[in-house]
Amino acid sequence: MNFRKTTALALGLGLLLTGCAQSADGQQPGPATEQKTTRQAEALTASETWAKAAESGMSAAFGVLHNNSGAPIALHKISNAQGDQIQIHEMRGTGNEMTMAQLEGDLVIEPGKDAVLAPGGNHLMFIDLQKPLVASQTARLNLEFADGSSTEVDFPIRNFDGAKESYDEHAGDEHAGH
Ligand SMILES: [Cu+2]
Repeated sequence: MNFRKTTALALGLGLLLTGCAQSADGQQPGPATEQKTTRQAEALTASETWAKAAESGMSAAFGVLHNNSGAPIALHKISNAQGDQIQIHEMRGTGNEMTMAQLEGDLVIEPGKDAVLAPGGNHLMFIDLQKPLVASQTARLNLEFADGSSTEVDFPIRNFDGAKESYDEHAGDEHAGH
C-alpha cells in the first residue's frame, strides 16, 4: 500500500516535471517577446496550504509559497469565485501587543526563497466571508502577481482553534461598516 502510494507520487511528480519542461520548450507559437520571460505565477510552488474553517466573518489561509525562479516575484492580489475580499496581512508589534494589519504593497518573495504564511505570522485574510469555509472542503484562491500573471491554488479547509489574532482597526478603515 505504502509502496504503491510512493510510486503514484513519484509518477505524479514525474508528470509534473515533464509538464513543466514541455510548457517551457514546446509552447504554442506566440509573440517572441513573451516567450523569454518567466511569468511570475509560473515561478510559484505552493505547499502545505490550508484555510481555517469559519461560518462567516473573517478567516485566514496559510501555506508556504516558494519562488522557483531567479527573479523576485510579488504577490499582488488574491481573489476567489465568491468575490470575497482577501488581503495579505502581516503581524505588527511584539508579544501580547501583536496585531495584524494589511501588508503595505505586495508580498515579495526573493529568488529561491519561501514566503511562509502561518498563524502568528503573515497570512491571507478573508475579511467578510460570502460563504462559509467548511472543514474538509477546499478553498480555491486565485493568486495574482505584479506582472499580471495569476494561478489558482487550493487551500484544504480544516478546523483550527488558533489564529485569533486581534485586528488593527486603524488598518481596516475601508470595511469598518455595520
Ligand atoms: Cu489578518
